[in-house]
Amino acid sequence: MTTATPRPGTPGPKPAPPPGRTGVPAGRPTGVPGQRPDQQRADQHRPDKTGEVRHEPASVVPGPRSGPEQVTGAQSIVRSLESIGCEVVFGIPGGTILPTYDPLLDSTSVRHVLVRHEQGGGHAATGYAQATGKVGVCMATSGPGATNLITPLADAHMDSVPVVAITGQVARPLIGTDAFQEADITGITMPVTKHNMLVTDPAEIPRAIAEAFHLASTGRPGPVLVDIPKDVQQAQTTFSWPPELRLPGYRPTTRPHSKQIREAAKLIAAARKPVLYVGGGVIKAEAHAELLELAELTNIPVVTTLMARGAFPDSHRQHVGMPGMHGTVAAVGAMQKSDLLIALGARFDDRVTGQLATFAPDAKIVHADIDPAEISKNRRADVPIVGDAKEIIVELTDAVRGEQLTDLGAWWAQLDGWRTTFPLGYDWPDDGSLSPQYVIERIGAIAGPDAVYTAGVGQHQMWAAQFVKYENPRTWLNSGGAGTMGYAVPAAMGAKAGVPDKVVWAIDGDGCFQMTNQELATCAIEGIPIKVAVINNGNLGMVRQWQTLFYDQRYSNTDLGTHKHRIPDFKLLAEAMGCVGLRAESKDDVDAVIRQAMEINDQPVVIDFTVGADAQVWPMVAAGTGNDEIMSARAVRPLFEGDELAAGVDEIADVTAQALEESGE
Ligand SMILES: Cc1ncc(C[n+]2csc(CCOP(=O)(O)OP(=O)(O)O)c2C)c(N)n1
Ligand SMILES: [Mg+2]
Repeated sequence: MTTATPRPGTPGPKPAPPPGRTGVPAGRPTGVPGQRPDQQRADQHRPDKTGEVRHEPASVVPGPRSGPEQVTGAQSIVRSLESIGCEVVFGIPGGTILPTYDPLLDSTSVRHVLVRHEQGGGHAATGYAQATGKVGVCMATSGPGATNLITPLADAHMDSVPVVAITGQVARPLIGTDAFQEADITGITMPVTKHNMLVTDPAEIPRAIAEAFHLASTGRPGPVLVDIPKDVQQAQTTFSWPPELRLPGYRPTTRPHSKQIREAAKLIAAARKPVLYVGGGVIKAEAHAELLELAELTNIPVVTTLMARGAFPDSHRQHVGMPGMHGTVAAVGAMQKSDLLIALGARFDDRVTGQLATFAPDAKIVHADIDPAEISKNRRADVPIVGDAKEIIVELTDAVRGEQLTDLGAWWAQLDGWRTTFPLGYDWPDDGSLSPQYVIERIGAIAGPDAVYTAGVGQHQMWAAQFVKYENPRTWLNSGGAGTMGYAVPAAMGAKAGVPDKVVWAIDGDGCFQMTNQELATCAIEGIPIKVAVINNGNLGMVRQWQTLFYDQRYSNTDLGTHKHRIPDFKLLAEAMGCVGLRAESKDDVDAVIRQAMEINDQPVVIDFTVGADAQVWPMVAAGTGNDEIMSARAVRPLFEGDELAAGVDEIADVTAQALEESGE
């Protein structure tokens, strides 16, 4: 096995893989490509005290002992997937991966789902991983098959989702000759994977697959690509399990430093306006129960980011909502006016902080993350804590128990004031059309908190984050970091394959749906009965909202024609793909059609909810502006000092235009 690209600057007998976060744009002057400089220091290969390079013992690899046995490389791939417990692979065959598809046909434990597009396969693997907590697997042939995986890999990378992609590559002698369907997929995906590898020796296949699963699922999770040339799949080799992992430079820190925990506990005890800023890392670390204990012990308000919806129950009185560009006034206000942000598995994303310079100006920062590269990346941490979110929360809870906690009555009074004055809400459209927010609210109410919800990207995604009430982790799956239109349907397919007993709803936009709806054919044929709500506002609604607010209502290329021409007719399209197609156009239809969909469990269902085109997502912190300028509705700026409720939309447009120019957005 070789790593795809030499990784200069890494000592040791073989190049160490890049653990933790990769994906930083090229141009780093020295060191390991794809790693931030601080991360290289943190993760570099270190010999132990005896000078020996330590390898992970085979015992860390899951699966029953078997072999040695003579097999082909292709059989070795399938045996490795079986041994490691892979249940399902989402893929499409082609020339260079054909040898592997042959033994896959005989596997009794690995199900293959034949997708219609590799992008669908990649998002399905992501949806499966997010819903189950296990590693999602997708497979593709070389060249265009592999390049079709780039978007879902980049997506999984941004959202730290454990995915393994297995791609066929042209035969070893052809590599570098511009052979038919050759693409340097390890080169291309280097910035968007946690690690990737080109396997050049068939004997290395079990180790490559085991390392890929290990890297994908430990430390900060992420996608790993394993590229295997056709002749390596065809060669004779020996298979035995478990293999030894050779990852000498890869030792993610999971146990937090006790001194940092003590420092954090002191700050927590003394803070008067603390906020638990909860990110997706808490869900990945399965730390929701521990979070609840810490929150209740300390009485600190909790905000859950777009990636963390469900990590803390929406119904809990300490939950003040989602922060960020379309967060609640209470959540944004809480962070902005806080004196201590306790960030747990969150990364100070620009959609949360708004303009960094004016973000939470009075707050000290405790920043806990598994990836040292995240700490102080955007906002300097006063107390950095590297480790697994669950271990950190458990230790913090213990440490805080010994402290005298400050009373938070005044803080809660301020937060409750915002909650009461500026609750989430929406107006019905003036033109008598159906309210998209109402539709989404009703889906959430009828399907309930045990269902799994996925979303595309746009207005419907934000409304699904706002108006569905999440009570449990792994019930809200979306493309947070990359914002990938087309995520909803294939992710729902992957989720349903992973948790077949749960109801899975894809809440999609009419634009997003047109990017990946072909996977409905996969769902219909493979018996994966998802439910899809197309929030059909006739437009690329989120883009249109920006055109309304910031481009003088000049609607350049955002009308999709799905209202004007009913092209495509989503009901007919659904039926053509073997699904039940339904439609709702008025308030009275909504509950009935959702209940009808809930009754159908042997076929996928698609509902065309024809909704008003002019509904907007509020609250909003316009891109490039500061969180103090949050508008709870079009002309209302609750946090604007000395100017409460007064600022008009023209003024906001000016502020925004100026900020956009400064930020380059
Ligand atoms: C692949 C991709 N292309 C373009 C965009 C930019 N974009 C963000 S939201 C959006 C509109 C989405 O339209 P629709 O699916 O109808 O959702 P709506 O906002 O109307 O609810 C677009 C084009 C994107 N996020 N992803
Ligand atoms: Mg739309």
